[in-house]
Amino acid sequence: PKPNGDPSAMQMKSYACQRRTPLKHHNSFLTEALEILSQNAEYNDNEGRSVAFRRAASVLKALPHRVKTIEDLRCLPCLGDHSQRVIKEILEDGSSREVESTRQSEQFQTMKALTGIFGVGVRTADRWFREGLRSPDDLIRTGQQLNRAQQAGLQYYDDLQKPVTKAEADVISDIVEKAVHAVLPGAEIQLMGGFRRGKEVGHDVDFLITHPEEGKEEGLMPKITNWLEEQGLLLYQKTTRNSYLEKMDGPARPPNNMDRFERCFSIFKLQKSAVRCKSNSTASVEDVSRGGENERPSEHHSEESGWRAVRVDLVVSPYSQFAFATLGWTGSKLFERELRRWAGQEKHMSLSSHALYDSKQNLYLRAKTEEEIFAYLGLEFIPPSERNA
Ligand code: TTP
Ligand code: MN
Ligand code: MN
Ligand code: MN
Repeated sequence: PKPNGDPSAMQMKSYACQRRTPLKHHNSFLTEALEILSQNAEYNDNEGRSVAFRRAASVLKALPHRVKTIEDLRCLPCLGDHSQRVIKEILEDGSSREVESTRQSEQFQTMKALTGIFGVGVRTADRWFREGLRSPDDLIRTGQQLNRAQQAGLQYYDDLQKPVTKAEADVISDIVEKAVHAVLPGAEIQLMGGFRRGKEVGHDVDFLITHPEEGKEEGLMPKITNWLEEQGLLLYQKTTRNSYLEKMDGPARPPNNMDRFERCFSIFKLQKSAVRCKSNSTASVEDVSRGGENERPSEHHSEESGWRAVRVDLVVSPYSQFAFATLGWTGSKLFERELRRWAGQEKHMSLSSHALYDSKQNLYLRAKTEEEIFAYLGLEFIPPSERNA
């Protein structure tokens, strides 16, 4: 029975993986505020608090209407006292003092700017903040020691700040497909991450690559990156080898959301002419792969050149793990996190981007499709476009 006695009242499920969350929703004026507090908690290394605010925001994203009064929040799960207080203040005054002062704070702005650099995480950014550094320019000015990723991050900072459009992602897809088929015919490539969920822009482009013949995918990544490098299409890449072993990654292993696929964090050099061509007809990769002119070693300004830098993530999965990898790399991050929490807490199962382990039956559950995995978990299938939790 619903607490308000209205049988037609929608019942909001408490795990994000039990709900449909579209990309566009009715409560951005509230979710953006809660996500500032979530991000700030993350900057302060308070994961529990960060997830609590993110879950609260996510519930509001799944509502089929705009929240108008505090009564609209009755019966909703995941809204703690703090989130309710913030929502109430926004409903009454139009904004929340805590959110606005967080947004304006020097720490928040610095952490946002510094973690916005490719290769810089919260820990490094926090250390730099405490040393008095405030901006990417400060890092250059004070000659900070930087690793290779961070150097690339600074060099292409402006480009990497700009959102990647779907049109750009489509051109990158053609390039990746051409590269993969050149080195391994029959391989399959799938666009993942935000673009698979229907986003129109992203911070990067994610791909999952496999081959129907198990084993053919082994050692594939270096071949792909070599091909791309020969074509002058890569500005940066770092490949990490597959380190997945079923025995080690089974129930004995502590949960960890980093997976162990062969993967590559890269920065592509994307010719702007290729994107223009693409929106007219189809670009040939020949248009795309000319690059070549010598770059200044310092900062790249894409307004002055014919290309821009784009972050691309490539992941190679064995065919037998492809469904799990697909589910794990579609996101959103909160949706993934909630799926794993559901599996563990409600089903005594352990879900990763590699496998699903059933602790009661002591066995791995095989799956060829995402639908089968939802079914094992006792969940209604949620299509990618409604996983925007
Ligand atoms: P992201 O590319 O970070 O996020 P996104 O594509 O949802 O959003 P954006 O538009 O900003 O790029 O990650 C994509 C998915 O990959 C995300 O659901 C989580 C998953 N993932 C892993 O499984 N392992 C990892 O190590 C990382 C970094 C991501
Ligand atoms: Mn709607
Ligand atoms: Mn992405
Ligand atoms: Mn990514």
